[in-house]
Amino acid sequence: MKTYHYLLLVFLVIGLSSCSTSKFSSENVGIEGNSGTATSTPGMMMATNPEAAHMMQPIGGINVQPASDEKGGQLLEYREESGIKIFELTTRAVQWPILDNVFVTAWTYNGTVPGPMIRVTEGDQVRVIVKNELDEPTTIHWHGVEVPNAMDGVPGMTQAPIEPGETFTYEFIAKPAGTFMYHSHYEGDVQVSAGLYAPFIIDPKEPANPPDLDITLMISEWRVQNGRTYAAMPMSGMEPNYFTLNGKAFPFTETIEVKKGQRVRLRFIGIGQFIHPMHLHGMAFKIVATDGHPVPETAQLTKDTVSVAPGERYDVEFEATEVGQWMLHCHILHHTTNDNVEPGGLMLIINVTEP
Ligand SMILES: [Cu+2]
Repeated sequence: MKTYHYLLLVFLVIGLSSCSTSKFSSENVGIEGNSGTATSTPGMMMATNPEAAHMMQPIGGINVQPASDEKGGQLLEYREESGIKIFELTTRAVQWPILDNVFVTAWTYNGTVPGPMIRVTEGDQVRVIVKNELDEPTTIHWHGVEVPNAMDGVPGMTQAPIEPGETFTYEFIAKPAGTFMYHSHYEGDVQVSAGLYAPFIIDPKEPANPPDLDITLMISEWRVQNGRTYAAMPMSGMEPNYFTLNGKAFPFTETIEVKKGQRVRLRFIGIGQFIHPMHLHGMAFKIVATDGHPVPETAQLTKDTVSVAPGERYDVEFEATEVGQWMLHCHILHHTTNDNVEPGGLMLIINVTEP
């Protein structure tokens, strides 16, 4: 009986010690007793995982040129052949100004952040020819658009990655109507944060009640350290220190000029990796569409703050009833700073003037 207990104890000790060395020591830095190390964090784990090390590298590229355009999200021209609307996109790295004196190295569609807006009408046949001029493979996902599975842009699942120098053609019918976007689906944690995103708007065939002003705002984040750009993400050591609306941080964000009495639609698109409760001063708005889909009038909430999570879209509308300079800003107030200095980041002015 005594021998049996002794053997059991020996097995237990061997079992526990091998468990702690093979499983815990490599993954949970600092968990083992008296080493004095701080609690483990994702960032600390990353350093021990060579496969994930690329996430921590600065966004780079060969021969990165200054951006030739200052403004992102501008309407993309198309040509029409046999009733098909044909758009052309090229992915490339540029130096992109998020402020007058702060540049990021961005991976872009056609050289801007956001990339150019594709705007079509419900039912249009759309062809998008994508040339990859990055040093990395990429794909495009049409976020929220009801595309055939083979056009969904998931690498290794619905298509092979578009290798550097290669071209790939996407083709689908634009449906349903609403606010959508397109973005990279290849190593999205890096490529989307680096700027590979753009608005995709599908107008209804017969717009029911078009607003006087129709503004699309893509919300994202950046990490800039010692002049280098990193993919911002919710991971220790990788948190953002700049925040942008359509690729610009306040006071470089575009002022929205409105005449008193006009009805304004704001299409918020969350393409960053953080939640942003967007708040409008002075006037309430109605949420008229969520993720591109219209909200029935009886179900429309009247609010002055709407939280936009990653991947979400909210179309809100308000009437400019009061003259003045009204702020629109994120209410996580660290997000209204530039490198920790206020004011900055996710703010813009809605300037309402007499007609
Ligand atoms: Cu925010």
